[in-house]
Amino acid sequence: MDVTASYRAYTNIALIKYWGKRDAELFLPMTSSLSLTLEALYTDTRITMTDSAQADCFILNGQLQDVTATDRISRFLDRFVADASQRPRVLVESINHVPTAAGLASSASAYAALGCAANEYFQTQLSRKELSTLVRQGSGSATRSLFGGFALWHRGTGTDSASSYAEQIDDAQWDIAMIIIVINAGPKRISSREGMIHTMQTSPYYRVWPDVVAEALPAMQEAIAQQDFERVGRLSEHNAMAMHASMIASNPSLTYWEPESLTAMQCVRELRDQGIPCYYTMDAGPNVKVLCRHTQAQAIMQSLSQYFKPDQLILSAPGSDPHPIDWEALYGNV
Ligand code: 2P0
Repeated sequence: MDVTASYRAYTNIALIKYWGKRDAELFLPMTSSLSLTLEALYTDTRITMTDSAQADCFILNGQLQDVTATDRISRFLDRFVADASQRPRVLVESINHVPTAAGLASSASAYAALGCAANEYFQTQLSRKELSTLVRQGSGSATRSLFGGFALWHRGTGTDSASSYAEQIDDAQWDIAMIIIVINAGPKRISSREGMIHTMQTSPYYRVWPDVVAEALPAMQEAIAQQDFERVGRLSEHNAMAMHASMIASNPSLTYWEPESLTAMQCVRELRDQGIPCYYTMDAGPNVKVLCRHTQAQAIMQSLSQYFKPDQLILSAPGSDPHPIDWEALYGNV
């Protein structure tokens, strides 16, 4: 067993969304999904030995976490050993460089970083594809954060957990970027987990959602392969709005939008009218993410700054695979 393992993993934003599970125990999704990993938003996680024989300890952003949060981490780590009752207790420290639970997918980078650190710490030696199926069971969107660039998370078949994995389909090393417009960085009222169950159970439009994704996915893969930015953008925007339409048609209606979300969408449409190609996507929160050409990002940021403060705008290039970090060099040894 290693003494310590530290990893950084980047968050991702889905361009073809994951919304709904067919198996909540195994986190098997209703559909495949496809995302872009982001360099600017990430989680650093270190696992070290603890003196406590009784319990794991979890410190997030310097704050000791309660039993519920720690328990969730413990159950996740149990998956990395044959006999959970014999698993050595550990100290898990995470620094989230993502506004936690603000619809910016902090759970994606969090579980991806934790999974990579656990794979090293417990010497499980899983391939990243195999690891993606374990990480999936911490949080669905984390499956895709095991890969940089554009990642595809396969729906898989039946209850075969191994068939629902992620892989990189393109390294995204071309002229593409994302601007995150932070409209509300506070925690959301309804978690994704609850929101997707509510949509599946009550929205008449959810019935067509799997068909919407089945049609969009091959088109998106083709557009990425051809580096056809405008088609990638159009498909992303449409898929996000179709997902939100299914949420809005839930009963009672589920909407994560705030007035400023609409302002952001309008601004993007105006930029397009001026001949600057950019497209919006939204997740389970009010923040708007703008897919754009990296070479045009500064001009777009300038336009957005008429409506949003500088600290509301985060520009990100595509992110890489998760990688080991030197924790002490970054954070000292406290
Ligand atoms: C996505 N989202 O594809 C979709 C689009 C939000 C909207 O994945 O229950 O935090 O942990 O699997 O991964 C957010 O859902 O949910 C999400 P769980 P997760 O990015």
